[in-house]
Amino acid sequence: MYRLYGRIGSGSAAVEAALAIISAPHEIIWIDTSAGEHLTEAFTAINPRRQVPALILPDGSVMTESAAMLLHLADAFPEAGLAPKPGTSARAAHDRWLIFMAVNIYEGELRMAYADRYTTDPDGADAVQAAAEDYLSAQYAIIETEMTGDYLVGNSLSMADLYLWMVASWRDPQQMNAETPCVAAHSRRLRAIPQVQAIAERHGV
Ligand SMILES: N[C@@H](CCC(=O)N[C@@H](CS)C(=O)NCC(=O)O)C(=O)O
Repeated sequence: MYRLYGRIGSGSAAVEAALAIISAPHEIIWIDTSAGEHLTEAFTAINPRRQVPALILPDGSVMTESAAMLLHLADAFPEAGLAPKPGTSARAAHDRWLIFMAVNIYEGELRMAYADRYTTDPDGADAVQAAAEDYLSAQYAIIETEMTGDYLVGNSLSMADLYLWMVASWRDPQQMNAETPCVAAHSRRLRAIPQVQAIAERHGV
Protein backbone atom coordinates (compact mmCIF):
# COMPACT_ATOMS: atom_id res chain seq x y z
CA MET A 1 0.00 0.00 0.00
CA TYR A 2 1.32 3.43 -0.98
CA ARG A 3 0.68 6.38 1.32
CA LEU A 4 0.65 9.79 -0.36
CA TYR A 5 0.79 13.02 1.60
CA GLY A 6 -0.96 15.58 -0.55
CA ARG A 7 -2.78 18.86 -0.66
CA ILE A 8 -5.46 20.25 -2.92
CA GLY A 9 -3.88 22.41 -5.61
CA SER A 10 -0.42 20.99 -5.03
CA GLY A 11 2.06 18.78 -6.82
CA SER A 12 0.40 15.70 -5.40
CA ALA A 13 -2.22 15.83 -8.19
CA ALA A 14 -0.06 14.11 -10.83
CA VAL A 15 0.94 11.41 -8.35
CA GLU A 16 -2.72 10.91 -7.39
CA ALA A 17 -3.56 10.54 -11.09
CA ALA A 18 -0.71 8.08 -11.67
CA LEU A 19 -1.69 5.94 -8.68
CA ALA A 20 -5.30 5.88 -9.91
CA ILE A 21 -4.39 4.99 -13.51
CA ILE A 22 -2.07 2.16 -12.51
CA SER A 23 -4.61 0.99 -9.90
CA ALA A 24 -1.94 0.89 -7.19
CA PRO A 25 -3.45 0.38 -3.74
CA HIS A 26 -2.98 3.67 -1.92
CA GLU A 27 -4.31 6.06 0.63
CA ILE A 28 -4.01 9.84 0.64
CA ILE A 29 -3.29 11.83 3.77
CA TRP A 30 -4.32 15.44 3.25
CA ILE A 31 -1.96 18.01 4.69
CA ASP A 32 -3.47 21.42 5.39
CA THR A 33 -0.53 23.74 4.78
CA SER A 34 -2.63 26.81 5.61
CA ALA A 35 -3.03 25.32 9.11
CA GLY A 36 0.72 24.63 9.27
CA GLU A 37 0.37 20.84 9.21
CA HIS A 38 3.50 20.62 7.02
CA LEU A 39 5.53 22.33 9.73
CA THR A 40 4.97 19.73 12.45
CA GLU A 41 7.82 17.62 13.77
CA ALA A 42 6.12 14.49 12.45
CA PHE A 43 5.84 15.82 8.89
CA THR A 44 9.33 17.37 8.96
CA ALA A 45 10.65 13.88 9.69
CA ILE A 46 8.96 12.71 6.47
CA ASN A 47 10.07 15.66 4.32
CA PRO A 48 12.71 17.95 5.80
CA ARG A 49 11.75 20.52 3.12
CA ARG A 50 8.27 20.57 4.71
CA GLN A 51 6.54 20.25 1.37
CA VAL A 52 3.92 18.05 -0.20
CA PRO A 53 3.83 15.67 -1.92
CA ALA A 54 5.61 12.95 -0.01
CA LEU A 55 5.15 9.30 -0.83
CA ILE A 56 5.61 6.35 1.50
CA LEU A 57 6.41 3.21 -0.48
CA PRO A 58 4.94 -0.17 0.46
CA ASP A 59 8.20 -1.10 2.23
CA GLY A 60 7.96 2.03 4.36
CA SER A 61 10.67 4.06 2.65
CA VAL A 62 9.98 7.71 1.98
CA MET A 63 10.17 9.56 -1.33
CA THR A 64 9.95 13.27 -1.94
CA GLU A 65 9.99 15.14 -5.28
CA SER A 66 6.92 14.70 -7.46
CA ALA A 67 8.81 13.94 -10.70
CA ALA A 68 10.88 11.25 -8.99
CA MET A 69 7.68 9.65 -7.66
CA LEU A 70 6.29 9.39 -11.19
CA LEU A 71 9.52 7.82 -12.47
CA HIS A 72 9.46 5.35 -9.60
CA LEU A 73 5.82 4.39 -10.24
CA ALA A 74 6.50 4.00 -13.97
CA ASP A 75 9.28 1.53 -13.23
CA ALA A 76 7.43 -0.26 -10.43
CA PHE A 77 4.38 -0.82 -12.68
CA PRO A 78 5.87 -1.36 -16.17
CA GLU A 79 2.70 -3.15 -17.31
CA ALA A 80 0.84 0.17 -17.05
CA GLY A 81 3.05 1.50 -19.88
CA LEU A 82 3.31 4.99 -18.44
CA ALA A 83 6.93 5.50 -19.51
CA PRO A 84 9.02 4.17 -22.40
CA LYS A 85 11.42 1.35 -21.67
CA PRO A 86 14.48 2.46 -19.64
CA GLY A 87 17.58 3.02 -21.75
CA THR A 88 15.71 3.92 -24.93
CA SER A 89 15.84 7.31 -26.61
CA ALA A 90 12.08 7.60 -26.05
CA ARG A 91 12.73 7.20 -22.32
CA ALA A 92 15.45 9.83 -22.52
CA ALA A 93 12.94 12.23 -24.08
CA HIS A 94 10.37 11.33 -21.44
CA ASP A 95 12.74 11.88 -18.52
CA ARG A 96 13.99 15.10 -20.06
CA TRP A 97 10.45 16.52 -20.16
CA LEU A 98 9.67 15.45 -16.60
CA ILE A 99 12.82 17.07 -15.24
CA PHE A 100 12.36 20.12 -17.49
CA MET A 101 8.92 20.69 -15.98
CA ALA A 102 10.01 19.96 -12.41
CA VAL A 103 12.99 22.30 -12.36
CA ASN A 104 11.64 25.05 -14.63
CA ILE A 105 7.85 25.12 -14.50
CA TYR A 106 7.10 23.85 -10.99
CA GLU A 107 9.91 26.02 -9.64
CA GLY A 108 8.60 29.01 -11.61
CA GLU A 109 5.17 28.47 -10.04
CA LEU A 110 6.78 28.41 -6.58
CA ARG A 111 8.25 31.84 -7.33
CA MET A 112 4.72 33.02 -8.10
CA ALA A 113 3.21 31.39 -5.00
CA TYR A 114 5.96 32.20 -2.50
CA ALA A 115 7.49 35.32 -4.07
CA ASP A 116 8.64 36.74 -0.71
CA ARG A 117 10.98 33.76 -0.29
CA TYR A 118 12.85 34.71 -3.45
CA THR A 119 13.92 38.19 -2.48
CA THR A 120 15.51 39.92 0.49
CA ASP A 121 13.70 43.12 -0.52
CA PRO A 122 10.55 43.49 1.62
CA ASP A 123 8.92 45.25 -1.36
CA GLY A 124 10.33 42.88 -3.95
CA ALA A 125 7.60 40.25 -4.26
CA ASP A 126 5.84 41.92 -7.22
CA ALA A 127 9.07 42.03 -9.21
CA VAL A 128 9.76 38.36 -8.42
CA GLN A 129 6.29 37.46 -9.68
CA ALA A 130 6.62 39.55 -12.82
CA ALA A 131 9.93 37.88 -13.65
CA ALA A 132 8.48 34.44 -12.83
CA GLU A 133 5.54 35.08 -15.18
CA ASP A 134 7.91 35.92 -18.05
CA TYR A 135 10.05 32.92 -17.18
CA LEU A 136 7.03 30.58 -17.16
CA SER A 137 5.80 31.91 -20.51
CA ALA A 138 9.22 31.19 -22.00
CA GLN A 139 9.19 27.61 -20.65
CA TYR A 140 5.68 26.94 -21.98
CA ALA A 141 6.73 28.36 -25.35
CA ILE A 142 9.42 25.68 -25.53
CA ILE A 143 6.87 22.93 -24.87
CA GLU A 144 4.43 24.46 -27.35
CA THR A 145 7.08 24.50 -30.08
CA GLU A 146 8.30 20.98 -29.46
CA MET A 147 4.95 19.24 -28.91
CA THR A 148 4.10 17.70 -32.27
CA GLY A 149 1.47 15.07 -31.37
CA ASP A 150 -1.29 14.34 -28.90
CA TYR A 151 1.21 13.36 -26.21
CA LEU A 152 4.55 14.75 -25.09
CA VAL A 153 6.45 11.60 -26.05
CA GLY A 154 5.43 9.14 -28.76
CA ASN A 155 1.83 8.12 -29.31
CA SER A 156 0.68 7.18 -25.84
CA LEU A 157 0.02 8.60 -22.42
CA SER A 158 3.02 8.85 -20.12
CA MET A 159 3.96 10.22 -16.74
CA ALA A 160 5.27 13.33 -18.50
CA ASP A 161 1.74 13.99 -19.78
CA LEU A 162 0.29 13.70 -16.28
CA TYR A 163 2.89 16.17 -15.04
CA LEU A 164 2.18 18.62 -17.86
CA TRP A 165 -1.55 18.36 -17.17
CA MET A 166 -0.89 19.13 -13.49
CA VAL A 167 1.36 22.16 -13.93
CA ALA A 168 -0.81 23.52 -16.76
CA SER A 169 -3.84 23.27 -14.45
CA TRP A 170 -2.22 25.98 -12.31
CA ARG A 171 -2.28 28.45 -15.21
CA ASP A 172 -5.08 30.67 -16.42
CA PRO A 173 -6.96 28.59 -19.05
CA GLN A 174 -7.74 31.64 -21.24
CA GLN A 175 -4.11 32.71 -21.29
CA MET A 176 -3.13 29.11 -22.04
CA ASN A 177 -5.56 28.96 -24.98
CA ALA A 178 -4.24 32.21 -26.41
CA GLU A 179 -0.50 31.69 -25.87
CA THR A 180 -0.02 27.93 -26.05
CA PRO A 181 -3.00 26.32 -27.86
CA CYS A 182 -1.28 22.92 -28.18
CA VAL A 183 -0.64 22.76 -24.44
CA ALA A 184 -4.25 23.86 -23.82
CA ALA A 185 -5.54 21.09 -26.13
CA HIS A 186 -3.28 18.61 -24.36
CA SER A 187 -4.84 19.60 -21.01
CA ARG A 188 -8.35 19.04 -22.40
CA ARG A 189 -7.28 15.65 -23.80
CA LEU A 190 -5.83 14.59 -20.46
CA ARG A 191 -8.88 15.82 -18.55
CA ALA A 192 -11.05 13.51 -20.64
CA ILE A 193 -9.32 10.48 -19.08
CA PRO A 194 -11.75 9.35 -16.34
CA GLN A 195 -9.11 8.97 -13.61
CA VAL A 196 -7.61 12.38 -14.45
CA GLN A 197 -11.07 13.93 -14.53
CA ALA A 198 -11.77 12.60 -11.04
CA ILE A 199 -8.54 14.08 -9.70
CA ALA A 200 -9.16 17.37 -11.56
CA GLU A 201 -12.59 17.62 -9.93
CA ARG A 202 -11.07 16.82 -6.53
CA HIS A 203 -8.58 19.67 -7.04
CA GLY A 204 -11.18 22.04 -8.50
CA VAL A 205 -9.34 22.51 -11.82
N1 LIG B 1 10.14 20.04 -5.81
C1 LIG B 1 9.02 19.64 -5.00
C2 LIG B 1 8.18 20.88 -4.72
C3 LIG B 1 7.10 20.61 -3.70
C4 LIG B 1 6.41 21.90 -3.25
O1 LIG B 1 6.94 23.00 -3.38
N2 LIG B 1 5.20 21.76 -2.70
C5 LIG B 1 4.44 22.91 -2.25
C6 LIG B 1 2.99 22.73 -2.65
S1 LIG B 1 2.80 22.77 -4.41
C7 LIG B 1 4.47 23.00 -0.73
O2 LIG B 1 4.41 21.98 -0.05
N3 LIG B 1 4.53 24.21 -0.20
C8 LIG B 1 4.53 24.46 1.20
C9 LIG B 1 5.68 25.36 1.57
O3 LIG B 1 6.70 25.38 0.86
O4 LIG B 1 5.56 26.02 2.59
C10 LIG B 1 8.22 18.55 -5.69
O5 LIG B 1 8.21 18.50 -6.93
O6 LIG B 1 7.62 17.67 -5.02
